[in-house]
Amino acid sequence: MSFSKDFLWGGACAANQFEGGWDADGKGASVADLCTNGSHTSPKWVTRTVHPDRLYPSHEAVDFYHHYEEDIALFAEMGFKTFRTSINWTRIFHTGEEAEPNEAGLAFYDRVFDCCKKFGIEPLVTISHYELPFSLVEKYNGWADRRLVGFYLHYCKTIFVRYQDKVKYWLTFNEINAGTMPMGTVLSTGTFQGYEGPITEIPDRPQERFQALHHQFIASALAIAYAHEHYPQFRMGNMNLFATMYPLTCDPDDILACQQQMQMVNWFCSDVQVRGAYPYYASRFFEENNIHIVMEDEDRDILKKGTIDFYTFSYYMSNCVTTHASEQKTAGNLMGGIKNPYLKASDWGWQIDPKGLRYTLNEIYSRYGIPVMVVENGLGAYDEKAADGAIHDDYRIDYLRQHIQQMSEAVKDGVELMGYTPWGCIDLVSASTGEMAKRYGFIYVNKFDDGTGDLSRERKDSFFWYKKVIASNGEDLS
Ligand code: BGP
Repeated sequence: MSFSKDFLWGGACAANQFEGGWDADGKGASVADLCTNGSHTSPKWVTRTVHPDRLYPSHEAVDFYHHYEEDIALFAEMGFKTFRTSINWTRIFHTGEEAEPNEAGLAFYDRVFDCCKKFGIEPLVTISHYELPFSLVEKYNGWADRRLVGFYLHYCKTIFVRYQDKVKYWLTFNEINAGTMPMGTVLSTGTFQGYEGPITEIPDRPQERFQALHHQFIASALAIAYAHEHYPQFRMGNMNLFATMYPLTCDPDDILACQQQMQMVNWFCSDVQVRGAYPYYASRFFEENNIHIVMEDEDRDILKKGTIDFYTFSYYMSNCVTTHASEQKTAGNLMGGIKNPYLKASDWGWQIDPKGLRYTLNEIYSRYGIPVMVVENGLGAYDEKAADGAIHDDYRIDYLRQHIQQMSEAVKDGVELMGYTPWGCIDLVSASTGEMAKRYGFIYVNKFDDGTGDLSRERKDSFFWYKKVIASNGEDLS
């Protein structure tokens, strides 16, 4: 036996990618609601108003807003112990700045969490998952402005008091380290005031991104300290995108380049959030990149007092790093890298590396020694219906099986692993491309890239497989 008896098996989604109901019952527009569809080869756009001739996939998404009972019942059928979802900030505060919350928005999540409880599913809630109120981008240049800390905190206090008896596990920011990468500008930091165009062409301003990230650290730490003080039953976590990197060669220059990237992309944010202070290596990076973080006197103290209880991360792929030119590039989650000759890649070019998950779990646990959870993992793939009308997604089963095997090895290595919530347990809109065709789910949704589809739900082969995995607590992976 490897997984603990209370291991949290489940699945993960994000409000902006699956709820739809983008302007229902008083909801305001978030950044995601101003993002058009795109594809692997043509980037999605962010627009400053909704253009009637364009398609905005978040507006309907897969309409969890009206299907939540059916969907949670399906999760329960698979045996989920936990369901990771997020709250749409603009469902609670229309522009992000109101003093009073939107009661209809709060009531929706009451219904969702009550439904989870009815099935014995423990909610795991991301407070902010790539859906910053768009008004805060236009007015304040997103998280570059310190006033967002206050708006976020007000939002946190509102949902903490409301759901204190329904939610125990909270994650303050999804993939907070997105802010260390240019792609994080639109998804996470919201530092693109006044911009309209392809998301890949937003001017990159590292000074603003890292200042914004500092404000997110402060916001996260204040929310955590507040939660610890008022709701001792809460467990507060971070959420880090883990883009595992290997040196391509044993050339010491490759080793050093890889170490530096690992530090600033993968470790920087969690070093702050676990240890409560900026890591030593950040100073040189800031100096060499001409980044100057403005801090208030109390910031060091705030960071110290708001450290996390458990570490969570997304893991999809790994990449290589090299100082040698001419090597082949490959894609990845929010950032690409150098191709690894030992690995195969998904249809979107993300390199599949199950053993990298075992390696990563060990790296994280040996660094921090606190409980760890894999809150995103999975294979984005094209699903086609077979002649019998079913979806035989053996490629997805293979991917998940191999990753679970490696998690099991990590547990045997001694890593304290709390749970596993594969991404997009029901098909949803892709964060990077805005596509429906990039599917992750155990549950197929009849919804397509052109916005058509009757939204009906169907069980894929992986649905029945995962049910067996959970029932056997990860022992039966056949
Ligand atoms: C992570 C995000 C998710 C999710 C996932 C898959 O970066 O936290 O929101 O979408 O990646 O990425 P994609 O949708 O681009 O395939």
